[in-house]
Formats: sequence, C-alpha cells, structure tokens
Amino acid sequence: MKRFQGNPILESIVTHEWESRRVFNAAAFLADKRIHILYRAMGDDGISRIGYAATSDGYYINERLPLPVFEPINDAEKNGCEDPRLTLLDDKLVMAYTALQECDHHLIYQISLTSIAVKDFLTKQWKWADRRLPFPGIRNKDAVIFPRRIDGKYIMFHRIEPDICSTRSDDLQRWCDIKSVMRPRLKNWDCWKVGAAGPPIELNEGWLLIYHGVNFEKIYSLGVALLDKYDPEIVLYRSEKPILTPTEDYERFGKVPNVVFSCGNILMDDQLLIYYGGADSVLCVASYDLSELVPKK
Ligand code: BMA
Repeated sequence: MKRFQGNPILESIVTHEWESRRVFNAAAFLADKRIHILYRAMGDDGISRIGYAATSDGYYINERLPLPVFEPINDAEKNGCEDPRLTLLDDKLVMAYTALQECDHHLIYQISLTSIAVKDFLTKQWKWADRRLPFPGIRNKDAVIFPRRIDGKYIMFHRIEPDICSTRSDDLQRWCDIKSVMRPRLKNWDCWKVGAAGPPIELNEGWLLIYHGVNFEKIYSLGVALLDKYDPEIVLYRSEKPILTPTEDYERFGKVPNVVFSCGNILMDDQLLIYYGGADSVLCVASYDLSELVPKK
C-alpha cells in the first residue's frame, strides 16, 4: 500500500465561496484516459455541494471547475448533497448521494439517486436527470450500485445503521428486498458501524468491495471484502485488519478527526487507486496492488 506522497491532492479554495472550507469524499470514474472526480465541498454556509476535478495520472489534478456541478434543489436535500458515488450503466452514469435536510433542529438524511448521460458528463453539460428518493423517510446513506445486473436485477448496497444492506430493482426506480449483508464485528476496527465505499469491482474471484468501518472511538478506517460473483449478498472474505486507518496529520486532524472515508476507487493495471477524504477536510489517494487486497485461494 502506498499513500501518495503529494497528499492531499485537493484542498479547499478560500476564494470559492461554495468550497472555501473543505473538499473531501469523492466519486471517481475512468473515461478517455482520465479519472474524473466528483467531490463533496463545503463553504461557510455549511451546505454540501459537488465539484468536479480530473487527473490524467490518477494523482496530479490537471483540471478543476470553478463552480459546483451539482447542488441542492429540493427540500429533501436543502442542507446538502453529500458523498457522491458513480456507477456506469450502459450509456449513463448513475449517481447515488446522501440528501440532508434539517427539520425542527433534527438532521434527516437519506439516499437519493440521479443520472447523467456519459456524453453530457464528458462534455461538462451538467444535465442531471430527476432526483429520486428510493426509500423516502428511511434513514440510510452510503449507497453504491453494482455496475451490471446480476440474475436480471440491479443491486444496490446502502447502509441502514449499523449494517450494510442490499436491495434489488428491475428498473433503477423501484427498489425492494432489503437484506442485511454485513454487520459490525465485535472487538474489531469495524465494531460500531460499516458502510460501502465505492461501487464494487468485478474480478474473477468475485466482487471486490472497499468499505468503511467505525469503532467506538469514532475512528473511521477502510477495509476490503470479497463478495460472491453470482450472489453478492454472500460475503466470502472480510479483512481482519483495516487496509487504511488514520495515521497521517491530514487524516487525524481536521473538521472531523481520525477519518479516512472513501466513495470511489479505480482499477488500473492491477493497481487499485482509492480516493478518500482525510478528516472530512481534504481529498487524498492511496494505491494498492490488487494481490495485497484479494485473498489467495
Ligand atoms: C459519515 C458521512 C461522511 C463523513 C463521515 C465521517 O456519516 O457523513 O461524509 O466523512 O461520516 O464524519
């Protein structure tokens, strides 16, 4: 495992009101030999919006847009659109994110889905489709959609505290069959709650899932799981130890201390690049040889 020496790769820009405070958890999508990054950004108003950046080598940011590409437009998300995750399905990118609404001093969060045509995304015409709440009123977050149908159904993982749950759909609109797939493990780094990081990646051995785990000291770490290729609700392997845990200053100190939190990873030539937020303040990247993540048979 290598943390990029130049971390963080993205920091807030004081003169951009919407991202003047922190930029962190990000989705990643590989196309046209570039990694496109959609990141969560916050300014003084405390509302999360989503910004765009791109990198050709995975590490150095070559392009960054001055305005957000996605922001709250309805009541359910009026206090923020958080933690984007992108999945390519045919000719569109489906984005899952957390919609946040403050209501009578309570924060209500739930997952929301939208999509954009790949050609619009790549030409930076931010024509997002209607936003839908798959489970209105249910407190859930950390939604990732698998990149293909399995047994004829779309599959999404999401987190209903404290478990990672699965749900299935025929049409990406109506979702049903909610089932718990991964629970916190007592006396472990992931003993309090768990949530999926980026969308799972299909390998010969099964689906590779990076996930976050939180312990009772509120330390957020990342781990890896391998899911059955034909029935991803079956967990074949789960790492005993985290694959990334906060040790660097940019992971330990910030708005929320001791957090590494990921919403996207990219597989390039047997190297997995994991994009992750450090201390809910900056965006970082670490790389792994696939062989160190997947258990040998
Ligand atoms: C989660 C989400 C993430 C955040 C993490 C740590 O619940 O809100 O966006 O990075 O907590 O604060």
